Amino acid sequence: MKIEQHHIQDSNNKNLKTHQDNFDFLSNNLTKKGVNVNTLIKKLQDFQVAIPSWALGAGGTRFGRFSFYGEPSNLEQKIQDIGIIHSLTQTAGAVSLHIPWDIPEDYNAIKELAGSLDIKFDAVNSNTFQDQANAKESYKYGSLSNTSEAVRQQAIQHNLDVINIGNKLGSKSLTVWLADGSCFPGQNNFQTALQNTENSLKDIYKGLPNDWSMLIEYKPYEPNFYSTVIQDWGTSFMLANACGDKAYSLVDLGHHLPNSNIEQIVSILMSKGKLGGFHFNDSKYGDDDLTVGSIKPYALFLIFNELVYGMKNNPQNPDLAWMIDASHNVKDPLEDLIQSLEAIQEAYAKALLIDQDELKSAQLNNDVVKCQEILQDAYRTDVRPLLEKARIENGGALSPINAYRSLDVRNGLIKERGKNTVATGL
Ligand code: PSV
Ligand code: MN
Ligand code: MN
Repeated sequence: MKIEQHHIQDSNNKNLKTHQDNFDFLSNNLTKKGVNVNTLIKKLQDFQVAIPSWALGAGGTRFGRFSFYGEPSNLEQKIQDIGIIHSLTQTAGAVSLHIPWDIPEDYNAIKELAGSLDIKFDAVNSNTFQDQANAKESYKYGSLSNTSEAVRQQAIQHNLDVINIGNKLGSKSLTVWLADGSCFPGQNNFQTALQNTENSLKDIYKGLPNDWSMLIEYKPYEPNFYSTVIQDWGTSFMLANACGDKAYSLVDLGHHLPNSNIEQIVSILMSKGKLGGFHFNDSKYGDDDLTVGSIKPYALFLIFNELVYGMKNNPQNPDLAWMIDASHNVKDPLEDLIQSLEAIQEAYAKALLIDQDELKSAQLNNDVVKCQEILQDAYRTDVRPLLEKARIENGGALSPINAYRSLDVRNGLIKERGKNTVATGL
């Protein structure tokens, strides 16, 4: 199923007048405040977020999985689904593959399909948290940190294979997320586990092409519930430094203990030139799979404030690999991703509204009240007409969710692929 331009236009036409009125009102107000609205719209249009190949089917928990049917069952179909989201939102111009779930059979055909839908191949993700069919060694007690050299070698080789696959597709980064850790006190020697991990990462790093980066993700717990080897940004930062200039930390919003100050982590990593990637999601307790912005939109805005500041003031930090990392049980996965993309763009747009010079001078004057006013004035602005304008100028939908529903996309997919579908993934 492919969404044609005229379908989107037809659905936009019904609400164009309301959009234009709202946009004019906002645009006039912002212009009066000295905001360059066109520059802002261009920034929103340039901001593209990768969709992970594993988020296109209903996720599920270990208790169960409830399908929405019509889910993609191979890589081609996953890319087609991202094409649908991208044509509506104009924000999902990349895919992040998980290997071995998504090894292409025909590289040229996959590249051609992605190219035709304006989708790039972003970071490739390795998987050493599951045993693969016919693998000689098991990751039951860890991968890159394992006490067995044979297991470590297998995990290193897998990461090198993933780089190789990504290279054929045009990816430029490898994301390493490890489940390694322990479930009980005494199970692991912390120092040995970390040292093994560092040595293994260095071996992978040696195989990294010059124009690639290695993104090291951290997570405090799950699936291990007593200790995780790469548990926090400090550990990831330390490992990235030990590997070299092309290794960076990756922040996943859901990978922090409750109430962690993620915006501060982002800021410090960027000032050190070591923030390489970013995974979006939201969480209420300790999960990492809820729709972006559904629980803590103000925290997301504060994080974006630091990202925007860093992107402007930290040339030592590279361009970031952005990705949504969420998938769950009770929403149509494509609608869920559309909502996440909208929340990301909204937080980004609001952060771009912050007058950084004014904020700096309020900070220098220790005018605490003014500092808060500046942030909250930006946060309270309804920026949705800007998002709409950014999208429709590029051929996207005024309201991607409404268009998705009025075009009856899910039923179209079910007609095409049937009801008996299970997407590979988490
Ligand atoms: C597991 O927590 C996880 O969600 C990590 O965030 C990774 O980025 C993702 O799986 C894919 O491996
Ligand atoms: Mn992640
Ligand atoms: Mn996660």
